[in-house]
Amino acid sequence: MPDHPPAENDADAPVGIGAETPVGERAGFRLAAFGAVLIVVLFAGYGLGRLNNSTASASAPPAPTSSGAAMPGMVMDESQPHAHNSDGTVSQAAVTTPMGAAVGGLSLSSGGLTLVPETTTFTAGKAQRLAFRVKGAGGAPVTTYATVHDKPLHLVVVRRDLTGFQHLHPTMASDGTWGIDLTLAEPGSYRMIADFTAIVGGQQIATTLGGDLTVAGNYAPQALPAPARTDNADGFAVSYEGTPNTQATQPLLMQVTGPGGAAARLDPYLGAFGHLVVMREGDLAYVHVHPEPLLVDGRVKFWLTAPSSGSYRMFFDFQVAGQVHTASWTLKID
Ligand SMILES: [Cu+2]
Repeated sequence: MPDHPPAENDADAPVGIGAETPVGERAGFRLAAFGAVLIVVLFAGYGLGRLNNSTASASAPPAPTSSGAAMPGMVMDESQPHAHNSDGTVSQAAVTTPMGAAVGGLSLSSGGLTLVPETTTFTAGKAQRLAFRVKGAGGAPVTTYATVHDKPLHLVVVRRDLTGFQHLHPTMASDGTWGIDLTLAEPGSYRMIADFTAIVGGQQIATTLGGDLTVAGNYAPQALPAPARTDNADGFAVSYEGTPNTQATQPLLMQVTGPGGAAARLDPYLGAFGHLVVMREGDLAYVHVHPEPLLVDGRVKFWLTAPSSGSYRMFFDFQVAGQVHTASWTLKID
C-alpha cells in the first residue's frame, strides 16, 4: 500500500474521535504534512479513575501521561478507550483541534484495500448469504487479519435511513472470502461497512470500507427520530449524558437500567463494556468508539468528538446476561 493514505482521509486525519493518534510512522508523516500544531495526549489508562469527578472531566479529556504519537509498530491496547479510524489508524490518544473527527465507511477502497462483494442484491425478509473479499493492491484477497475486540472483522449493516442496524461477525474461508447469512427486512438501499485490521506484508492496516446493498420493493424511508437521551432496548431503559461537539473530545456516559428499575449488570462484550457506532445522516459516515475499560459509577464512559455539524444516529451495543442489546438515539450537532 502507499505510504500515504488516500486524500479522502487525510483531510480529517489529525483529529480525534474520543482518542485518536495515528499509530506508527504515518502519524509523524501526517502531522508533519499538515504542519498542524496539535496537542496529543495519551490516555492515562487505568489511572482514569481519578478523573471521574464530573467537573474535571466535563470539559477536558483525561490527563496526559506522555506525549507524542505512538511508536511505530506499537500494538494497540484494546482495553483502553480508542477509536477505529477510517484511514488505517487505530488511535488511543485524545486530540483536540478545531476540526471534527475523522470518519470512515464512505468508500469501497481505502489504504490500498478494496471491498469486493459477490452479491449486492437481496430479497426483503429472506436470509441470504452475504459474501465479500478484501483485495489488496495487487488484486489478491487479504487472508490475514488482526483480532480486534475479539473478532477479525466487524460488519455493520444499516439501511440508508438509519433503520435496521445490525452488527455482525462474518467468518472467513481460507481463500479470504468472508460470509454470513444476512436478512434485510425491508426494501431499500442499505450500507455494509466492514471494520477490520488487515495484515499485509507484515504491516497492519486498520480501515473501514463501505458498499451499498439493495433490496428491491416499495421503499418507505423513515424520518430520523427526534433527538432524545433515552431509549428502550428490549426492556432496558438506556440513557446517556454528555454533549458531543466538533471542537473538543467530550465524555459520553451510558446508563443501562433493567426492567425492575435497578442498574443492569453489564457483561463485557467483545472486550469492552459497550461499543458505540455513530453514523451521520445523509452519507452514513461511520465512527466507532470504545469506552474506558472500567465502568464509571456503573456507567459506560466513551469519549467522542463529533465529525461535523449535522444529524447522527448513535448505536450502543451492550450485553446483559449473555444477551446483546442495542440502544439508539438521534443526536443533533449544531
Ligand atoms: Cu463487532
